[in-house]
Amino acid sequence: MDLGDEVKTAVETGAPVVAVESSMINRGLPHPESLSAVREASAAIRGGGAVPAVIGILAGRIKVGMDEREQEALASANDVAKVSRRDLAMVIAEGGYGATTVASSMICAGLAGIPVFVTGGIGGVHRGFEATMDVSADLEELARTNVAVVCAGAKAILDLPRTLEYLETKGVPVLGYGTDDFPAYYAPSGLPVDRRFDKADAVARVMKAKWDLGIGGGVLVVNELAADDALDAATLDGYVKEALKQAEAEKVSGKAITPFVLERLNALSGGEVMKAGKSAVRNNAATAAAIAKAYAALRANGEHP
Ligand code: PSU
Ligand code: MN
Repeated sequence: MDLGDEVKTAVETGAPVVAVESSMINRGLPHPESLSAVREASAAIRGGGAVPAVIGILAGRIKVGMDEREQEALASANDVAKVSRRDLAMVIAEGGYGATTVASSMICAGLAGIPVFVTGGIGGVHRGFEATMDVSADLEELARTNVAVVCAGAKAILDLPRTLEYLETKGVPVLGYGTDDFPAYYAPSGLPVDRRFDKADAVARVMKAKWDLGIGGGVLVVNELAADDALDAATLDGYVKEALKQAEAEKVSGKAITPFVLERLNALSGGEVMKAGKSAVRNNAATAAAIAKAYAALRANGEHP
């Protein structure tokens, strides 16, 4: 694993850092919007007083803190694998290129000593999981790796009530940042979070208390939806149903299903979904920076929560 110079110094000195996933670059959004989403997230992290650490796999090495040239290379390379926990060892052994999901980004952030990570939305329990057993490795990672994940909830392509049940079973606290509602990325879901917090310091105290107690695993922070990110829930539901129908008709399954359905959603909404998604990632990044700052301050003071 290699750390970018700026990230390395920040980690060593206990300065706030926010890890950023690269699935957004290669899978989540079409090129070149994907690159600008990561650039904007990085700018929002800097604006919030933290150092961005974009994570990806380049020629068989994990890079934590990819620079713009490396991000560009990952966006334009052929044969970039979608890398989750399962895929990490294989892509590294082969010397390949990989875009990291929430699960594998959490692993790399944890290895690099970065406790805060930002993304758009997490994977979860898929609709129809009773038949397919399709549950994202993101949930299992949240159960075991000590990293706080800041996101806009999970997309309505998933079974959200069961996703929350799974998180409860695995002991992952779901914190609403300025919201009582677990957001479905572009629209409120109507499902409650475990607890609402309005200040970054309060979130940092939950992280510290959990880890000081030796309760391993992540903390999920879902960010309040900005009014201009929200799409009409009924319209969105129509797109989701249509996208899932197309996935079924084309017999898409396994790791391909999430990228396929996200791409269909973008196309069906004429780009609306992408616009809202980019804005959500920016907002999540600003929140993540505030939390990273608060957590770094708590740690520096050696304060008991
Ligand atoms: N949800 C989104 N956008 C994304 C993803 C999920 O709204 O880009 C990506 C993330 O990288 C997430 C991954 O970790 O998909 C989950 O894939 P799977 O369901 O195959 O675990
Ligand atoms: Mn899956």
